[in-house]
Amino acid sequence: MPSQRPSKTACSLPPLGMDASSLCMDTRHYLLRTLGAEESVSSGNSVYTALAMSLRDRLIERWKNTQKKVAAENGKRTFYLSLEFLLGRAMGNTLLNLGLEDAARDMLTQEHRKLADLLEVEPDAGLGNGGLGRLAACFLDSCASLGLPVTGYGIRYDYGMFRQEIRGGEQLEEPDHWLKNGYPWELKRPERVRRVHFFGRSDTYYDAHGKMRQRWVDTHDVLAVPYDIPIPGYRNDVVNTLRLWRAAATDIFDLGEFNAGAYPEAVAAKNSAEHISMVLYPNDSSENGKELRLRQQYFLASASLQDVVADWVAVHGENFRDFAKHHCFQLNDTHPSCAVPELMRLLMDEHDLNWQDAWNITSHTMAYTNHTLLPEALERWSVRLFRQLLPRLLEIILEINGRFLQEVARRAPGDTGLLRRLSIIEEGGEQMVRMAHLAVVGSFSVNGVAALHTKLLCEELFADFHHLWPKKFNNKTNGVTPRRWLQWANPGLRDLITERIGPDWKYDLERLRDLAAAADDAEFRKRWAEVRRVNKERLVALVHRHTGVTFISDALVDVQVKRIHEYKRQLLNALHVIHLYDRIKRGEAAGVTPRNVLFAGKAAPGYFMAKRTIKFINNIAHVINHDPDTEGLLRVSFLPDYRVSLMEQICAATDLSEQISTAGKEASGTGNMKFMMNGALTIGTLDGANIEIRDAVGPEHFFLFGLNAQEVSQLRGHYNPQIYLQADRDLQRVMDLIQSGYFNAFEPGIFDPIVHAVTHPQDPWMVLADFTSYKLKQREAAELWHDQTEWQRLSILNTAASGVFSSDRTIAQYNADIWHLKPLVMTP
Ligand code: GL9
Repeated sequence: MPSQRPSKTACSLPPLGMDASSLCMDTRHYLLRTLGAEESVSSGNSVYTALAMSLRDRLIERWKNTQKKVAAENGKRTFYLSLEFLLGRAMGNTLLNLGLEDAARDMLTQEHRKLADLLEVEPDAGLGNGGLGRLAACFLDSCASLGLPVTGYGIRYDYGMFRQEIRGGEQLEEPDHWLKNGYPWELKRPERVRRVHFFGRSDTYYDAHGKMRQRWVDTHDVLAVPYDIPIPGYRNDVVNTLRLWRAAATDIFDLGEFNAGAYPEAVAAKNSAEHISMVLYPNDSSENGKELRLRQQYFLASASLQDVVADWVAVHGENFRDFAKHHCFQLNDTHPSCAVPELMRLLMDEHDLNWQDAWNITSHTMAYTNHTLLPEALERWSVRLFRQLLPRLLEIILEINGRFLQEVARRAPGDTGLLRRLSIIEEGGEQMVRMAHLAVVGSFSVNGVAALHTKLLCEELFADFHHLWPKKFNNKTNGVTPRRWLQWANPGLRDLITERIGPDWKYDLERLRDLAAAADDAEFRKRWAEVRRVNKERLVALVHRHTGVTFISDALVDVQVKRIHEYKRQLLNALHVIHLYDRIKRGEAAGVTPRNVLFAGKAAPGYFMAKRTIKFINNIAHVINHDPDTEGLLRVSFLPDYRVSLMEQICAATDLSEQISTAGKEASGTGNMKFMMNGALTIGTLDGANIEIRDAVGPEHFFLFGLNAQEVSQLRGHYNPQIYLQADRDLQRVMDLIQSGYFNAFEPGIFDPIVHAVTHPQDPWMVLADFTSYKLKQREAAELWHDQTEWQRLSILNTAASGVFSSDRTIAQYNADIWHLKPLVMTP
């Protein structure tokens, strides 16, 4: 019997309700009928999943409409290529952006559940190390909120950033199996799988027209399977896409390669393909040179570009004339810079373009963002490894370099030093591919992430390139999304602000300026202080729960949370804490302002000094917190497993934000912006975006100390820490206390490396040089704390001046100067 199709109208779906009762119906449906949970005993986990599914339905509705709109407009699009997207949790953000927070809360209240408890069920999606990965996540939120057609491309790591445990004061790393309960925010797209080549060789052949061409043959292929995550804009019905690739073995397995009887080995070989997307490399600001990492980088670049090119061909056939007008690829650091030679390869080898046409397209679609000046972070891959793993790509890179150096030689005849400095290939020892040079040569735009950083890029790291192509270089000072980092993290402050200045700031953060007048209103200051006090109580409880340390109520909350790295100078902060303790012990308690000092952050597993710094802080905390003399005066805590969801609680409760890197080393910083937005005052050096924060709030409202970048670089070579030690009795006492073994009575010698690091003339971070000015500035901050009227006034002024640090401003600038996309306007 022929099957009968139901008529179209009989099956059309009504739009989904955006009220508590529709949400409730759907959530019950998923809970009882899809997950098969028992109503009376359903766990928080299944309720969370059921609610996530109901929200996802509402996202998908808007997602489809957005995709239709993008296709109909046929305009330019940007693709943000990044090895890291540090998303954190999705549920709160979804509720906020869709405007469903109250509906969800009402629905759960009826079920005798608390939204806050449900939110805690969700593991953080920790697919990034720190600032660089979190910036990518903030950017996606801003792109969607501004209605810009931007797609993120990344890797779906099975294991994200490791979980940090602290045992005996030391960091232990545990794998982060964030997918173990499934991830309801993603959709697998098996129909869009791509094939990525590795190994093999480049082969010359003649095509049907007798033209000599290259092709990559005898390859070992890996499949790239896409998983899409919806990225909702803020109350604008736009939903963009983050597409993450998972590696899978091709076919079932290649039995031919194995001996008869080696069936299990053949099956096991499938693993090596899948290893590519197994784990995020936990390195902060340092390269590691591992082959698997290069595989990840090429895997991302190739799968993503193939995806975009296939979509183009589906609509325009083999005509690539307007491709560059329709596409921009923003490279998040050099990590995805294989995209430059890979686009050349796809256009030439697979779509028959000649070199010049392919180069015109490539060099007009790629844009590169640099995120660090630290030499140890600049990626270099050996030519030998490239030749073995990606032979056809190396060939293209060498050709790009040859043509580039010819152009340089034409412009500056005879300057062999310049050629050597600019070359994509580093000569001397083993030949290396300099990925930053590849990215600069292949891109039409190169940007830094804060004003000072961009200036140093132009004057130092890329001085020769800047001389050659001054117009390529531009600054885009970082920002953070005010949805997650103010509205969501700090609902108390959100509502207070709205009550005072109305809701427009939620769409244009610069409107926070209107708050400045309220800084002089005593009643408003009282309410401001009250919101912050409640936030602090929540943080105090969190610290107690996770560390057992009882913070002093109503004391100054002094916070340094970020990756542990020598250049960020957690040690400088630790020395100051010891100094405060020393003052208490010397009977100066009366002059010491009660203070809670919070540290958190992960150390790269192979970074000895960073790990020893964690141990140092924990030992100091132990001694101080157990000394009765410090009661009510000083508490120190190292909070384990720092991550996005913890920062949401920390930033809303911080009084003093520590941004104390050696000047010239922190490209921008973004934690500094989150703290400022939530009303913290900053103590910091003239580094990265601190400079712009100080300009925005006014120098008189910022605790500035230390050498500036120029002074740091002038001091290099004749730095003598002994001078600073001899000039400051307090510093001598701090160092004497450490050297006496006061903080390691049962662990002799363990802090010798720390003493050595800061007293050595080669200390690149010049910790002791800044100690005295840091100590004095801390004293100023402590004194100001006693004047709560003034402190709260400055707190309000900080928030009021923070509008410029919205990532909406950053993205609007990327769009105006680099992307030139037309915003989508969704009509209901
Ligand atoms: C970083 C810089 O160090 C930060 O100063 C900057 O704010 C961010 C975002 O631009 O990028 N570069 C970098 O490699 N990391 C950064 O945070 N490291 C990590 O993300 C761990």
